[in-house]
Formats: sequence, C-alpha cells, structure tokens
Amino acid sequence: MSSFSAFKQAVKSAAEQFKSIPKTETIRIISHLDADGISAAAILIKAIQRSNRKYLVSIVHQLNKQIIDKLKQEDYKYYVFTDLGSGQLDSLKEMSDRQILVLDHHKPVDVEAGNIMHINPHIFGIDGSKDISGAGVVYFFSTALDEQNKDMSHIAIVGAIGDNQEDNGFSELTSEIVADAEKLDLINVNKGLKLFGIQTRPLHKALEYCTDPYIPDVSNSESGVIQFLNELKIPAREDKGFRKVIDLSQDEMQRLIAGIIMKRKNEENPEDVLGNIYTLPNERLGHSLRDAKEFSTLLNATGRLNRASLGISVCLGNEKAKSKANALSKEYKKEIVNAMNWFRDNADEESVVRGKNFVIINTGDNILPTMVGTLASIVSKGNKFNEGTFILSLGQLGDGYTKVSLRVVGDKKDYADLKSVVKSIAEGLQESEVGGHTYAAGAMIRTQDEEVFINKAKQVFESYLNSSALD
Ligand SMILES: [Mn+2]
Repeated sequence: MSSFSAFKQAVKSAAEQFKSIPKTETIRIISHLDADGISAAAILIKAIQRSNRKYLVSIVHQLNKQIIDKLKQEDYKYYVFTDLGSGQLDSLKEMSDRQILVLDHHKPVDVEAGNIMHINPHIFGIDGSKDISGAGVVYFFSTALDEQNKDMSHIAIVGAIGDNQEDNGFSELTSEIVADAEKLDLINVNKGLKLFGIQTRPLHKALEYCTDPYIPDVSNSESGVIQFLNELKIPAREDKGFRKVIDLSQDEMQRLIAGIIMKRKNEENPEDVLGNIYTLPNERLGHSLRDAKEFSTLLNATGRLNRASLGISVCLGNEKAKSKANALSKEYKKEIVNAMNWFRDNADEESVVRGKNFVIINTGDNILPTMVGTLASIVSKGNKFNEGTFILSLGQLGDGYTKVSLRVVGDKKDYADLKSVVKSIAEGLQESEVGGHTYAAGAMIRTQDEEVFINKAKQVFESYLNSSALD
C-alpha cells in the first residue's frame, strides 16, 4: 500500500471511531493558535455542527504541561487535538482515561501512542512540514466523516498557506484538496505576481514592502517605487484614491511583470516573482479574505491578538465576524509596527546581540509575546543580514515563562533543521518545551533561564560556522 493510501486508511478508521461517539457528548477541541491551527479547528467544528454534535474549543499557543494539567481537571470524555499534540503524547497519555484523538502534522516524538488515536502523516513517511498541514489532516478526517465537508476545502488551503507549504503549487496530498476546492468553485488558482496585499494594499505600498522576492531599487524604497511606476507609465492613483494591484488593467499588469523581471535581471531567478495566486471567488473584491495569503494573515492576526474565536467564525463564513476581523487586522499591523520599531530603536542596545552568524533579540516585556515569532520571521526576510544568519527572538509571557522563536535568513532548504537547533539549545533546561518545524521553531522556557539559554544559543550557532551545513 502506498504511504498516501495508508494515511487515508488510518484517517478513515479514526473517522469511524469518531462516528460511534454518542451525539449527546460534547467534543472537546484543542487547537493551535496560528492560521493553520485556527483553520483546522474551523474545519472540525463545521463537521461537528453538521453532524448535530456539541463542542467546546480552546486555542492555545503551545500545548504545555500547565494546559494539559488544566484539561485533566475537566470532565469531558472526548478530546480532539488539532495541529498539535504529536509532540506531547507522553503527557496526553496521563489523561487517556478519556478518548483522545490527535490530528497533527508536526514531527512526532518517538513515543508509543498507547490508546490515543494518533493520526500524523509522518507515521506514514509523509513529510508534514511540506506535504500536508494540520488543517489538511483535519480536512481528510472531516471528509471521511461526511463528503459534504468538502465545502471547507478552501479553508484547508488557507491553513496550508499559513504554514508556508505553498511553493509554486502544493505537494500531491494538498493538491487533492485544491482540486476539491476548484471543483466547488471555492478557490481559483492563477499564475500572477507574488505580491502581498493584492486585494487590499495600495499598489505602491505592495511594491515597496515586497522583499521576498527582492526587487532591486524598488523594495524598501518609496521614491524608487514612484520612479519605477512612472517609467512604466502606471499611475499609482486615480480619482478615487490609490490603486491596488487588482485595479490594474491586463496591459498594465504585463508591463509591471516585465518591469520587475528586468529589475531582477541580475538575481538568481528573475522570474521568481511569478507564482500561484489563490483567490476565493465568493469573497468580496478588495477584501483581504478574497486572497488566501491575506486570509491566512488575518487568521494569524486574530490568534495573536487573543481573538481566535473570531478567526474561526470567519472561516465558518460569518459575515459579522468578517467585518470585525478586518478592523482587527489594522490593530495587528500596529502591533507589528510596534515590534519592528522596538527592534530598530534597540538594535544597538544590549537587548540585541549580534554575532557572526546570529542575531539574538531579547524583547523582554516590550512587545506582545505572541509577536515574538512574527518579529523573527520579518527580520529574517529583510535584507539586513547575510544568508544563513540565525535570528533568535525572546519575549516574556508574564507568567514566569519566556517564548523563544528561531528563524534563519535565506533559502530555508539549505540550512539547519531549526527545531533540532532549538532542542540542543534548550537541552537540560527544566520545564522547557520545544515546538515547531524545520524552517520555523520555538520553545517555551522559564524566564529565569533566559541568560543560560542565550549563552548556550551563541555556542550552538557558532558551531555552525565551522560545520559543513553552510558549505
Ligand atoms: Mn500547522
């Protein structure tokens, strides 16, 4: 049997077991705080609503011991963990007097699942970091329950995009979900310019902020953008105000693409500015939900601002929630700007430590702790640091714990497995928990251990300077 059919077979038996749960029982759902986790929860909730069951959902930043201890106090009998759980099977086993289903795609720790129903693509030799996301796993589960749940296929794609699994298309498994979504007219896939904010941002801003892919003379340069658009004879504004990417005529769009490729003629792959654009045709034109990438950013925002339930409602198609979420995304932008300003203002202070191949940013309690990973991501995508530079950020959660995030600058495939890097840094620290993937990893440590952690981090990063990993 191929790995895909073995995976689907396992999903199917999990669905069969789930069907036998009495309808009077509340299903307790725990999911992850990011766009993929929120999408996963929404897909499961839709399936549960459709089968006339009750549920209670919690969205968490990380499934740590404290949270599992709290869950143990509850008296629900049926638990489903989505987009998390595979790294905590040992702790979850302590509550296996209940029926537990884990639908995750993070690399599992090598632990017997006991009587936990553990569904994870890695078990079947499928790489969960790029082949299928948490929302994708839940999608296969929910469509095994009821084919009608294919009407959430677009949300599974939003989740996968949130987890950065799109790379000029998707892997085979996730492509099946795209095909379902296309068949139901929930998603259109077109080749186009890979700019963020095509539905919502003014054209000149979308160009200025476009750093990945990088456009020489244009990225990060307001005056460069204006000159560039002038040369191309593409007006940045019209009577109504600034134009967006979606407002361009076909002819203008072609000129813009040609112009960008010309600017990039000395880059490695000049035409890398073109890629798949995933449009949700049922969403309003000019609204962030119409573009799957912007949709996933919006979900992320709801999670980071502690309003994940709003994100779930958006996925379920609630119109009121959609307009509320739009306002929230402005707040999110403000938090990002706050975080970036803090970084800029403190770049030469002792809270930012630079080494040959690393930058360590200790934000203390100066930024929203949920933005710690976002900050590291943005810094790693800027053009300030050399390829292969580790970006480590820390921020206090305020309860005696500190959140840590690790990213690396440049083409992510060439560098270290970030999760094992974080693991070796956190090794031996009491109550530390490591999570994440190859390309984006993090941990929770005790705030009192920050100094030890940072010192160890420097050693670990420096060891990569001499290793073959960067050859
Ligand atoms: Mn995920």
